[in-house]
Formats: sequence, C-alpha cells, structure tokens
Amino acid sequence: MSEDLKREAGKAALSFVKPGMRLGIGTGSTAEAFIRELAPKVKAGLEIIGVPTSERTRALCEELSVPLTTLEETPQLDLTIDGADELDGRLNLIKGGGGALLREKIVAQASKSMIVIADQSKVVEVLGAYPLPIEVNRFGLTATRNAIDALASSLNLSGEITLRETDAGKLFETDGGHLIVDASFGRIPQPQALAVALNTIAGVVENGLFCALADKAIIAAASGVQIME
Ligand code: ABF
Repeated sequence: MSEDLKREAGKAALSFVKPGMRLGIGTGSTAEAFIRELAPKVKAGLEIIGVPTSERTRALCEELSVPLTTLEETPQLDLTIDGADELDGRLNLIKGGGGALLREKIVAQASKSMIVIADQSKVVEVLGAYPLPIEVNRFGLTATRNAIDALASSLNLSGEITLRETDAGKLFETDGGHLIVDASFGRIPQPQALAVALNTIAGVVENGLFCALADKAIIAAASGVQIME
C-alpha cells in the first residue's frame, strides 16, 4: 500500500477517536501512519491515552509525544485501531505479519471496539493466502510444530509451516520472548474453528486469526476510503 493510502486510512480512523478515549494503538506501517496523524491532534489538545501493542509502537508514540499508559493501569479500552495482513467480508482477520499478534489480540479483546485500517489489496474472499502467523513457546518447538501439522491435516488443511527468521537469519523473537511459525494453508474456510483448535495445543501461545473482534474496517483504495462493517 502506498504511503498516501496508509495516510488516508489513518486520517479516516482519526474521525472515530473522541476526546477522553482510552485507545489501543496497533503495530505495522498502517498503524504507524495513523499514529502520525494522531500525534498533531494530541499536540493541538485532543486528550486521549494510548496502550501500545508493541515495543515498536511504544517507541514511536514516545517519540511523537502521544501519551501512553499500560494495560495493567488501564485494563479497559474504548477503541483499538490496528492494521491487518488479510481480512474477509465478515471482518475475520489474519494478523501477526509484524510479529505483534499476542499483544494485539490482548489489547483488542480489552477494547469495546476495534477498527482495522488497511488497503483494498488485503480484502479477500477466503482468508489464508497470507501465511498464518502462530506464536509458539520455545520449549518443545518440534512437538508443537508436529501438533500443528496433525491438527491441520485433521481439518483438511495443508501447507508448509516455517519457523520465522529475521533478515539476518536469526530466529525471530516476539516482544514476549516467543517464536513464530508461519503456516501457508492457502485457504482457511473456517477461521473461527481453526483459531479455537490451534489454541488447544499447549505450545501455541496465540494464533493470528482474529475472529469477531473487529467492528469496522477502513479500507483505502485509489478511488477513496470505504467503511466495511
Ligand atoms: C499489524 O501490522 C499486524 O497484525 C499485521 O501483521 C501488520 C500489518 O502491517 P502493515 O500495516 O505494515 O501492512 O497490524
């Protein structure tokens, strides 16, 4: 998505931010565009308090003087605004390409409402072209991967499950100190069922399927911004 479209999505999201709101603040380049739209409004007097969904987002908010709290101090939020890797027409999402899915899901679940900001290319009929990120514990990694494989087969899903590495060839580590495997299933016809089943595997910390969490999506395209709900 071009920087312009990200900015448009970020700007449109700003209209849902009301004075006094406790905001969950997402991760990723689209969420960052939103933060860059939010910061001047805050400087101009808009009173909000934010909970960042990653250390990266925390750093940007601090740099731009967006006031922050923690989810411990503020365990109930009014609105979370976050990006996504894929979304379908029922607002099921794949998230976690940026590696922040666990905190993103905790923050989204603690929010009364969630708005997704994305560009049109991320809207799909059936989720799954984007590899599904699954955050896993380091302990028993191979056993956990085998269990994910077996679960996938039992649900007639197949595809490569790869351990995420950084560009420097090191293991990717999440803010929580866990690892991520990316499951290239291709099609996930029943995201809710898969999300529930994955979380029954002890080594799975959380998965990147966000079902029944988003209330709206702000979709930016060259032709303009659309709201899906
Ligand atoms: C976060 O950032 C993630 O859940 C998702 O993986 C990613 C989207 O990034 P971008 O906005 O850069 O495409 O929202």
